[in-house]
Amino acid sequence: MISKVLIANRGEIALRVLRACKELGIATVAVHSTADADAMHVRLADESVCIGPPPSRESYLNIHQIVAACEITGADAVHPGYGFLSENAKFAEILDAHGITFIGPTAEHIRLMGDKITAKQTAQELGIPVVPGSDGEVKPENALEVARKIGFPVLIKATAGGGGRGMKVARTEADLDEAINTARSEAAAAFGNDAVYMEKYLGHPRHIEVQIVGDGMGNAIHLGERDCSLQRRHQKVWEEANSPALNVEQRMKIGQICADAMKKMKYRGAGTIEFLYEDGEFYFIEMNTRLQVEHPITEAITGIDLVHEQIRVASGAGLSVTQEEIEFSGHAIECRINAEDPRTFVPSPGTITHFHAPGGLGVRVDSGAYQGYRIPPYYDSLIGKLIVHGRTRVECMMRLRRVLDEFVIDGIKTTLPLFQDLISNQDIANGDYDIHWLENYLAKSKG
Ligand code: MV4
Repeated sequence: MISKVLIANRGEIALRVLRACKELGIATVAVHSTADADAMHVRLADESVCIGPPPSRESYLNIHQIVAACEITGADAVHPGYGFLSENAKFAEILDAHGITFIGPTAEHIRLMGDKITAKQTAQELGIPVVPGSDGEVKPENALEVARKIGFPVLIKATAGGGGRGMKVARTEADLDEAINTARSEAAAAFGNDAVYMEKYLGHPRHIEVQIVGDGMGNAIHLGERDCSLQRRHQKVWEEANSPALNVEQRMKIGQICADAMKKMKYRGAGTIEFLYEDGEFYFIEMNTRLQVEHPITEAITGIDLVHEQIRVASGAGLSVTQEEIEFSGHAIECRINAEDPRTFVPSPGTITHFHAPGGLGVRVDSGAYQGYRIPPYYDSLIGKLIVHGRTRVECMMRLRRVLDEFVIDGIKTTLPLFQDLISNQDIANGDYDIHWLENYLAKSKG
């Protein structure tokens, strides 16, 4: 049984994990850099340890400091949140070696799914539909043969990549050499690994991801899907559960395929299986072996606390619910609120002079911000997530419109005005968008 959790993260997710621990009667340890000493999760934790100066690599990414903080406080488990060390297999192994429970998957599964080629091969073996493509790494000398078999246009991706980094499209044979060589050199520079693979390029897909939780002993459940197509430069902006594009049969079918796959690999913890969805077909692209930023919309439509499930599974207590007991109810939308200029998206750190979070039925604000809080310039610009739930998508959108008008964050620029535009857009009202829609919309609104 876990008695004290060290939360190896910051900002809104650190607060969110802390809340789950407190509800389970588990003691909490906050770690923070010198820039985050005044953060809300530090204030609310039972104990806190300063682990270094502001730069992430000297604080939140510093494994020695985090393990030392566990030793000092007697924390017997670590929750990594997302980002930072949450998908670092070495970190999971080091914690295991110290007898500290890593609240997440095994190092083996983190590694397996972190390599985009082994992830795709594993997915295929487990019966998950994948994008047609090369069977493993592609070299310049065999690229043309592989591309002709797949059919143009093709997409070249870095094996060690992810999140869109190192991708190149080749639309015809004439484009192929340059695309391969550019992708390999960019991958070498960005990841220290020039290996690339090739896939059929999908031109107008949605980005749909399935939430799963496995108990590590062969049982697993799915909690439906999230539509994350509204992105800018691979940063998600607006996410929805359910996807406006899927019907119940599709939802249950792809969910069960994912849950069955997780049972076969005896996956432990929360995970997200990412798909591109185009013309009625799902194509696996990646799996994330961590809790995701947008998990609250899944919690809103299922009533299940995903961090509770993570902690239960990590402690060996298994899942709190069976697949048959899960009920999907209503619709939820998450808007990511960033401290950025709403037109240029340039970060806007500074001090919040007024902060009024909206409330009411079906409204959740996950944020560590407060009146007088100074947004540090060292980390990503996410200051909070607005999650709204309704019995239908229409009711959810009506509520979201009201809530956006009520939210007050003064003293810094935020992306709230962007959502006030989106909520009045006909395509958004119709749920009619794909992964390119938002960047096309922003380009048009720039004039
Ligand atoms: C693709 C694709 C089209 N065809 N793969 C981008 C990051 C990584 N998650 C995979 N990505 C893509 N893979 C094939 N075969 C288009 C994208 C993509 C994308 C995917 C999801 C959400 C937003 C995106 C934005 C640009 C490109």
